[in-house]
Amino acid sequence: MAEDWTQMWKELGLELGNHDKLMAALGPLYLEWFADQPNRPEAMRYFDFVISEVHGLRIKELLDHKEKGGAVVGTFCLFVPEEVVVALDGVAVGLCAGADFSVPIAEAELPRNLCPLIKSFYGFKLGKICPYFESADVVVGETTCDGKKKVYEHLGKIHPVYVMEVPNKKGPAGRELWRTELENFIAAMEEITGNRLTEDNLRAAVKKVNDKRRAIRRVHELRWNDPAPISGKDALLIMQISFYDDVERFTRKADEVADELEKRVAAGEGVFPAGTPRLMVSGTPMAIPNWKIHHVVETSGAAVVAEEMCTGFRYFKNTVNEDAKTLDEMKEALVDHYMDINCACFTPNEARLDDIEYLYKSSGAQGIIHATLSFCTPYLVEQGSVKKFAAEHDVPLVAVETDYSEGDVGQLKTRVEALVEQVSS
Ligand code: BJ8
Repeated sequence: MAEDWTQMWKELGLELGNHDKLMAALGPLYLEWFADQPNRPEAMRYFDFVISEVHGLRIKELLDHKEKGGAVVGTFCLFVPEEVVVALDGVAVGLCAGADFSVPIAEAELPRNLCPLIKSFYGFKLGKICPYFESADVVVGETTCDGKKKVYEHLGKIHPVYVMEVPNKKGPAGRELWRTELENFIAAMEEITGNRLTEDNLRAAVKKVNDKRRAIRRVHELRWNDPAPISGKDALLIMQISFYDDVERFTRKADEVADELEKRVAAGEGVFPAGTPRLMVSGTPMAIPNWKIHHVVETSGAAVVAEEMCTGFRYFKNTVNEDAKTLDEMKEALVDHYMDINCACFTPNEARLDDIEYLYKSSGAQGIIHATLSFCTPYLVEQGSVKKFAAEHDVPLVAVETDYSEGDVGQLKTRVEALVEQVSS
């Protein structure tokens, strides 16, 4: 029988009424959308277990870590250098930002015409619904987009917040700024954790996080086979869980999935029949539990085989250089790694189109869904360049703007089905 975590949630100060409502809604949704998929890899059982204990066992682990003097650091963005947190014996957790449930709570304070990812996380804090948020000693924000950077000001009044300044341009001045910001971040994290960054602990942390990125990349590249050995939904779920699970355990479990997928590929087995239309998704991140587009695609006769997004390729595209010798060289390697993220917060951001082209060709995708969260100006504007790229390369594309509600699912399905028909003909 599952453990009762109510006392732990009470001690964290959660608002139990709201929390119960959220869990009551998520449980059946997960069962319907994930557990019922045919031919799931056996190794997905671990990830089902993680979801079943998402607010239970994992939170207990975080609290035990804090009990022993460790720190928990909440994040919302790929730019936060998790290697530094890990090196200082902290735990970095990506906080919940993908549920519609908390959006109306945030709208009591924030404008309605704001990105749902921002409203979702702010609502989780305001409504005291997320045990990860309440466990976090500090939330590390970033100045990536206007919405986030302004909301961190509000957040800072109700939770400890540290904001990193992400440059707008990738030239030498931008790199210099990011180098300084890395030093400031290290100093702040050293103070919070009470530990000092050294060559040894940073080298070990870089290796650990690189191993995680490599394991996810293995899983994702195996999807490039036809038939795809794992669904897009499951691949996305693994990616989402990577942001809050224990790094080493997650890596082992993702490698187990990849081992199983290799065998499937060798045997010509897949979750969908060979020849199923293959689509790639590109755009804003899909924070847990946002599975909407993948579910629409995979219930419309197609498979999602790649994601050009932060919950996908942008996370595992590169690893941090492990050959750096001194602490200073390691810091430079971190700077290089993070400056190579092709996020729409940069201007210009043309290298993102190279990523899209690479991933489209490598994955054997036959069409692209450009998916942007509502009111996300950077990605909505870049959508124009992606459309132009698609037209020039004869790539079928639909561009959608969506939020976390169920209101537009019918409309999305119609558009996705039209794309599936186009790539199938
Ligand atoms: S590195 S994509 S995780 S900033 S919150 S920009 S959806 S309006 S999340 Fe992102 Fe880091 Fe870039 Fe990746 Fe738009 Fe919403 Fe802003 Fe968003």
